[in-house]
Amino acid sequence: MPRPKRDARHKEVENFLETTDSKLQYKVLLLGTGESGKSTVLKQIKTIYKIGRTDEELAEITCAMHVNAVENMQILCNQAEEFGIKFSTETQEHVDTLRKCSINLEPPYGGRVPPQVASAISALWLSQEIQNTYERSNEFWILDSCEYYFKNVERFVEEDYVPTEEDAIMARVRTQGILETKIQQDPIEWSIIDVAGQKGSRKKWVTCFDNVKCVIFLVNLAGYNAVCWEDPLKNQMHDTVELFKEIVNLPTFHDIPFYLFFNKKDLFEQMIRKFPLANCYPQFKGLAKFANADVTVALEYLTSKFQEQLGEDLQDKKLPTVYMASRLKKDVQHAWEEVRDAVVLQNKKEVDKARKKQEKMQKKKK
Ligand SMILES: Nc1nc2c(ncn2[C@@H]2O[C@H](COP(=O)(O)OP(=O)(O)OP(=O)(O)O)[C@@H](O)[C@H]2O)c(=O)[nH]1
Ligand SMILES: [Mg+2]
Repeated sequence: MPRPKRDARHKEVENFLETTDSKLQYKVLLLGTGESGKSTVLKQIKTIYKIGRTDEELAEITCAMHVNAVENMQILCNQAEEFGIKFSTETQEHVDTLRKCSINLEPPYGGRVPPQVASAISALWLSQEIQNTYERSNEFWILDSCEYYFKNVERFVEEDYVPTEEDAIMARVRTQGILETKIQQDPIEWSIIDVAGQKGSRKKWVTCFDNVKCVIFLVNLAGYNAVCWEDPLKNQMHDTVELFKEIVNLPTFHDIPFYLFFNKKDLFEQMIRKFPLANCYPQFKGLAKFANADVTVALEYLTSKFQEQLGEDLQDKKLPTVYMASRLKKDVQHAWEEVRDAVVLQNKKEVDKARKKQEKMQKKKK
């Protein structure tokens, strides 16, 4: 290919520099413990920006639905036995059917759940023995969305099953490693980083701590009444507060804005009426047990627990807070727009400059 003349080359370089200059790359970190809802928030953001799902992703969701239903019901059956709960003959038959199911519950996940196993899971969910076990789900680890999988499992195993939008949001796939999603919104290219939240994976987070525009820290509100997957003796909320303390006080994040997303508000509102927050924080004496105000008071108390973790040199740091259920698109849209607009405002000069450059370039092209 002939080399372009000097003038043309000069123009090429100029155009390249202008284009690079007019594009801003803003990195947003989604941090939080496992199951706090980081990937769910990201799934919703992708939907908001109309980023569709590939066939491969749909197949992964189908597989997750099968694994989630079988694995969680097996946990309940085993736990029932551990609690010394006796199964009726009918329930025992369903337990046996479930235990014969041979799909892969560890990666690489695989296999389909036969319809008779799905029926057994549905029947087990309705049985008194399993309901009594589930009542005590704060004593052992189980996914807090398990009810969704049990109630829908017979639909998941239909021949022509295609995951609905809600299924896609509710599917639980543990994140492995660090994943980046890019969203173009001129003049900014948002790079949203989703990490694996489990204890063993947190050491790797540091590799994505450079050039961060803001951190969104997810808290699973339902975690006050649950134990950790990695350590069934540890309360999830206690683990989250400790993690937050560690992260927010890192010198690298000293001047980086933090947003607290208190997630799974739907579960929290149901739970708090049955299980007092004092189980997790004995100092908390929530009044008006069944009144709406109780939810608000409990949320305020939890928020203060996070605020208290700011070190001496961070006493002026603001912690904008959102209470949300990321299973609802509108909640994520509202929360994301709040973060996005705040970041744009904090970087107004740079954004305006890039915007003007882009407009100039577009005029030139015309
Ligand atoms: N009920 C309810 N379930 C939710 C909500 N947000 C997330 N979930 C469910 O919680 C589970 C865990 O969510 P994930 O988004 O996978 O959690 P994560 O923080 O990415 O977890 P790791 O990848 O292990 O770090 C999934 O089954 C979600 O469907 C919510 O607002 N309400
Ligand atoms: Mg995840």
